[in-house]
Amino acid sequence: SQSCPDGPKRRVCYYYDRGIAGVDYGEDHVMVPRRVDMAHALIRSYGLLGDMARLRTRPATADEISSFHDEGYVGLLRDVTPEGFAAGGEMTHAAKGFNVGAFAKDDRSVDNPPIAGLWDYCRRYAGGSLAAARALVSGEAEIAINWSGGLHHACRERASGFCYVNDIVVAIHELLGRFRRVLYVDIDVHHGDGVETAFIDSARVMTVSFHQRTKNFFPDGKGLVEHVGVGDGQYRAVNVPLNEGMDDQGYHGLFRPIMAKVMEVFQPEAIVMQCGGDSLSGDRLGNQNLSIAGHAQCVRFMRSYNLPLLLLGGGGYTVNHVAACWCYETAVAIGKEIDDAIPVHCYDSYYRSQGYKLHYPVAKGIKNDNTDFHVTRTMSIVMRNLTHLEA
Ligand code: TV7
Ligand code: CA
Ligand code: ZN
Repeated sequence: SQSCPDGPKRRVCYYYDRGIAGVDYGEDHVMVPRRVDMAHALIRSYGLLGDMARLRTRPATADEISSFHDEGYVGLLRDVTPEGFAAGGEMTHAAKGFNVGAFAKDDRSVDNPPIAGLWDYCRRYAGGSLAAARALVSGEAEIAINWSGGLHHACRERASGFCYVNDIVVAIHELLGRFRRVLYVDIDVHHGDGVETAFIDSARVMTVSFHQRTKNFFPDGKGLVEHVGVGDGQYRAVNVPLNEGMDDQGYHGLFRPIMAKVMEVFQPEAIVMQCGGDSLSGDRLGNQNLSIAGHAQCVRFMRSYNLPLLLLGGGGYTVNHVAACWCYETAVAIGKEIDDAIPVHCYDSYYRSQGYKLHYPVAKGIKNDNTDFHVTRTMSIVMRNLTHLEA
């Protein structure tokens, strides 16, 4: 085992809850909570559990979740069941307003189904992010990880994009009890709209999202480079829209200078990073072309600032890719090199198509629609916005 070239080993706390692995969004839904179990099995098989303290915690309470969410919405999350929904009536009506379930009775393809065990699921993944935040607040951990969290689209009174409870907002509120300024960085392929909106006028939280912005891509109409925050939060929302096909080199050409400038002008005391794996090459929903090494380089870069760091999951719809990615990023957090050859373990057959290697090759012959013109323009607008925060 070897330290990362960019710094010493860190005290890492890790949350894993087996109660989440069995959650089922529906047979053909793209969100598969079992991918977190797959990541965990890999992490265990690489022997990384011995390098981290395990966060043992209770599920978040309704009160904790209500620190951000509307009480009526929390009540619905607690009470809704697939049956109650099917039965129709008042619950169906309420669920519609809160964006849980189908809009048409025969539409089985819904983003936010009223899944069995929904409330328990929300309490568990939010409890994990909250416990992780508390471990950073107490100083017990320098880096805290919850791969089952990172559900960045959930709004105060509304589910959105597979997200019911916004564990990120709840965790950031906890961090604000101790840290003056908190930086949020979102490398999920989708825009981190729920988190951006929650802190849109806050001077103490800066949100940065890198995301695909192409025709009709979710969430439509959000995350324009011109959206910079309002009031006290002006210039504290940063949006970096991307076209399809971004590769490692192009991504880092933007990520590094932008994040270096963000660190310089905002001077956060803690960092929260949403590490959605749908920006990886070959994702079922995203159309980007990052390698696992390229994705993890973002984590390594933020880690190098030596601030309390909360690492969360998020999207990631090609399950073998995202599990391999989060395992590798766990190793990066610890500061340990791990072998490319995937150890024999319970899920190893999922990695057959990638030759049982962690670092699968990126797709060849993918067109990168991010021309120099587009990248240079985006970079200069973002940099100009950030100069407004210079002391
Ligand atoms: C953080 N894209 C979440 C990303 C949320 C994306 C969407 C689907 C989808 C849902 C399914 C499904 C799907 C193949 C893909 C406008 C719509 C179009 C539902 C089909 N297959 C994160 C949310 C996004 C559900 N939603 O950032 C059940 O794709 O584009 C939309 C909205 C209306 C609803 N329909 C899609 O990564 C965790 N949904 C199959 C079955
Ligand atoms: Ca994003
Ligand atoms: Zn996503």
